Amino acid sequence: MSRQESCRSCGSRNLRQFLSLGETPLADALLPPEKLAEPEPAYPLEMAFCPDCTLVQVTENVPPQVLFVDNYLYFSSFSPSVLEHSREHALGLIEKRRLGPGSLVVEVASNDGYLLKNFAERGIPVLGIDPAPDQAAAAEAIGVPTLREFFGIEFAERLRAEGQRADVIIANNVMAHVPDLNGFVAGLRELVADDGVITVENPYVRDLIEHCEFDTVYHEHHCYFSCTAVDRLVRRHGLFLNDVEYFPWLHGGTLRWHIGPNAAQTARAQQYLADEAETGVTQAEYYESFAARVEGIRSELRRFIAELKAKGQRVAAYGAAAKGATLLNYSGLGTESIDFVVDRNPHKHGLLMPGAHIPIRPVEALLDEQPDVVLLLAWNFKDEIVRQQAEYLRRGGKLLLPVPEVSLLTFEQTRELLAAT
Ligand code: JHZ
Repeated sequence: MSRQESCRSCGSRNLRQFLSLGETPLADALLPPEKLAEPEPAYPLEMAFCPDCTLVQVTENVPPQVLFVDNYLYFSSFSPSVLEHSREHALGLIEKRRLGPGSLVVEVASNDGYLLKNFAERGIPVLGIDPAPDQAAAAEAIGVPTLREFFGIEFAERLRAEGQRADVIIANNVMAHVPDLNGFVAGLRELVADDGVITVENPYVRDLIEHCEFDTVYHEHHCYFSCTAVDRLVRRHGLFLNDVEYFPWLHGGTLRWHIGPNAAQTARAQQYLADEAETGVTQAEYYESFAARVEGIRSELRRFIAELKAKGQRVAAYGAAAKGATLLNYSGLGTESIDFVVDRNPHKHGLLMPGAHIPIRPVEALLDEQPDVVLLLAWNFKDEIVRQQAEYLRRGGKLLLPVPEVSLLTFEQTRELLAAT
């Protein structure tokens, strides 16, 4: 482990810390019960702003092998809405870029093939790159060839030396995860064809701050991007920010940046850059009040749950998400407050939430046990979880949202969403 003293993008040594979430275990290091007696490593979790290139980042470095190979149980295919979003993205690219059997689509962090399968099914050559062994095996089982490696400049040079150039490179929820950000972007430039496109998706730092999504901060996420930070980063490597799309519902607010060797920029991209300068996203002052708002959520959540417990109510949680680990550990909530966490991913069942040590069970446990209140750790999937848990809600169950403010959702409040089921 090492501390990052200089900016991950521009190298400036003026980093300004604006949030400390204390020392937390790795958010995806779900614990087998038999390891409970062993010491559980915890690392400082601090956020800083770079006044020179505007990049928001965490200051602790955990080796990627520990984060994404040894402890990685995340499978992208567990959300129907993510699958649909990915399908639309693929079909849009196929049409717009006229992709066919002579094209090559590369995805960095291709996980279980959830996205590339849309190209492969239509006869378009694909290459997945992902170091997580179980996810790569799942991708290959559905016809998505996957190299089990980390992506960076050396890897891209190797592919290029073998004669590979990509017409499209897709990098969703991965640019934030790489410790060597410049090596990653240099690799994208090396691999993309001169008339190719790179699309990068990542949660938007502006949503993180404005909606107080502090739980999306964990060691896996080294960086939290604005358009300005992306623009400055890619220019350093002979790439340009061409266009920006916004998906407010995805992971608390996600941007898709279209990046390429060509300098053209849409009016929409220019507007994002102008708005960021105007609202102050590019200034240190914008981040200053964040820590106090985060602290406010912690005290309110603790107070709310303590009141429920005092009334004898049973509380469970939904989603053994990485963000759930940050929320529980920072808020100091453990087995005294929350009986169990449910999750759809069978790889997580039987394990314990890191730090909080709350057991993870299948989703069916909600109907079997009918807890009075369920804390929605995977709040980013609120709409689909409400529909999926219609029966739990009909029977009088309530969902508790932690962000942007602590609030209860009852059956009545979800009527509109449920009417669509
Ligand atoms: P979810 C992940 O964060 C990890 P996490 C990663 N590092 C990243 O960058 C962000 O996403 C963007 C489950 N679930 O996606 C699946 C249900 O049980 O919010 C997951 O375990 N039922 C790549 O871990 C968890 O909830 C459902 O209906 O914070 C959600 O995790 C659905 C939809 C999900 O990510």
